[in-house]
Amino acid sequence: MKYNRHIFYYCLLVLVLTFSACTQDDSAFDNIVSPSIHNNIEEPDVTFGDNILKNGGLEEWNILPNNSYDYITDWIPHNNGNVKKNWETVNEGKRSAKMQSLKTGSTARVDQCIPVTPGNRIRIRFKYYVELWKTNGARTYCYFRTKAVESSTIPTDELKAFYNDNDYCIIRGGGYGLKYLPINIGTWQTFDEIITVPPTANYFVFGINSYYGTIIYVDDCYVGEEVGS
Ligand SMILES: [Ca+2]
Repeated sequence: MKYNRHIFYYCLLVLVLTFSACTQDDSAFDNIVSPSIHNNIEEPDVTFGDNILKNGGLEEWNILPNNSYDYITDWIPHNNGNVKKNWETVNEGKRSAKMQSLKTGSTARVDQCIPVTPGNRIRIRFKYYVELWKTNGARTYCYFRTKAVESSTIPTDELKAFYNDNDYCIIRGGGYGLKYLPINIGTWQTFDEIITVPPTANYFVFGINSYYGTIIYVDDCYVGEEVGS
């Protein structure tokens, strides 16, 4: 009898520990990643300035030298052919970016590194249209750096100590952000968030990733810093 009771308590302990391990890291994400976008823009005392992103409307495009890949002018060029100039599914202006990874393990990526002021709040906003959604879908891929170079990305533990759970899920050290964008096939959606620049950050990388099998269009990207507060 005593032996059976020990087994029971042991099993109970294993169950509790297993449950804790599974839920601890992702609990904040589970709250955020819901059918609607988490908006934290209800701050009437704050106004935001001009777009820090260059070519945020994705209107201007170039072709990389020595090959035929399109890339977005002033954005970080990627030569895997996964991002293309588009005229048909557009939210503003005449062009958008079509993001479609062409093979497994290859990511469609739009990103730009911009200077920001430590301690200021920034507003991050863009429009996206999901044509096809598979497996890992698409996500924000935004992060902060102390310098412009990639090696200066601010680590996860520092950001986790600085932010509450909601904000930490928007911006994650190493460059993650939301696990995936809220999905609504065939309609333009708006991602719109406000976040404080960490005291050690001087650069922000605004980015969106789309993974193999998924097709999304991105347009009207904006990052602005608070003014007059
Ligand atoms: Ca546009």
